[in-house]
Amino acid sequence: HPEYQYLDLIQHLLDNGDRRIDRTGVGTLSMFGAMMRFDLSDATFPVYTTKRVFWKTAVKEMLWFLTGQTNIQSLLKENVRIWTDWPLDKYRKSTGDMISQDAFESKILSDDGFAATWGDLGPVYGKQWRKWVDSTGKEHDQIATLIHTLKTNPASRRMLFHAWNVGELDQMALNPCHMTYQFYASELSDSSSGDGSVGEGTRGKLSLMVGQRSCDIALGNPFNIAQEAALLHMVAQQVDMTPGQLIWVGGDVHLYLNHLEYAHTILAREPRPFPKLRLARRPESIDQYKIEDFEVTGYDPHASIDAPVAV
Ligand code: DHF
Ligand code: TMP
Repeated sequence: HPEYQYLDLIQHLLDNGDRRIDRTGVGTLSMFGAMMRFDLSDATFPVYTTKRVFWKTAVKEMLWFLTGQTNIQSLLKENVRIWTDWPLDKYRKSTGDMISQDAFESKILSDDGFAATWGDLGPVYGKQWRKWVDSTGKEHDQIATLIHTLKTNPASRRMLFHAWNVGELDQMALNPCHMTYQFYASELSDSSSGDGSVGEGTRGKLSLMVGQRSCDIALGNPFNIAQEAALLHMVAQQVDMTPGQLIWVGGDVHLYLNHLEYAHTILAREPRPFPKLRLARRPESIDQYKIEDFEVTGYDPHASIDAPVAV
């Protein structure tokens, strides 16, 4: 079962991880360099089964990236709370006001001025993907360029987008973790370049390799794999290809020291079959997907496992 790639990484971190203090002060067991591959053919959706992964939340985060937005207000409107800790931490440190997470989130939702001041994460993923500003002030929509190239020149070796905008790192709430998204089309049919007007899934097979510099194996990775798979399913649909492989490459892959119990719990479990993903419709463009478009069947995970996030 492909999920053993995940469990084996956790086991490896327990057995051989380098114990060190990290930015958050929590401490980690860490390794450098890891790869996982997931086959997305036959509508496979690699959502881990050895714990319940809140895949809708993960996909909503991906859809939020695609809108180009960077304020947590739009996430909270979708009831996604995974990014609140960072603006909340900044607000508490700047003002000395030890407001609760609930109260902070209510204020972000009800007060646009407050949200503009305190809810923005800076020029993170969405901004860089859709509106990267170059030295002349020109904006670049990396996603639109990617889709265009996939439609017109799918054998290109330059089909990627990147979030590590060096000049803007200091304005980001958190430096990008997942950074490089590179696409590769194989089994290209003769009609693959040109107007792209052939039927669904017939132009070739589309794979995605994601490069992630830093990976929280317990909390971040299950979300990242699910949302990257969702992205590959969406992009493939938009360019009339079938999803191939999702290849995930991690740099500093770590298990936080307050996730040791998580590790032992999950390692005692056996993976079940991955669910299937069907996209309910084919939106006009990559910008128009909604969470309701994701029809997932056959997801039968083990129980969720609570684990604290290191801020
Ligand atoms: N910092 C750290 N230390 N680890 C992260 O994974 C991380 N991820 C970020 C931002 N900063 C981070 C953005 N993504 C959760 C999942 C993903 C995520 C942030 C947080 C999380 O807390 N997941 C829990 C709760 C899920 C939910 O409430 O829906 C989980 O059990 O999966
Ligand atoms: P860092 O910037 O010091 O590397 O801390 C970022 C932490 O967040 C690190 O533990 C990796 C984790 N992370 C993920 O694993 N996946 C994600 O998508 C994000 C945003 C963060």
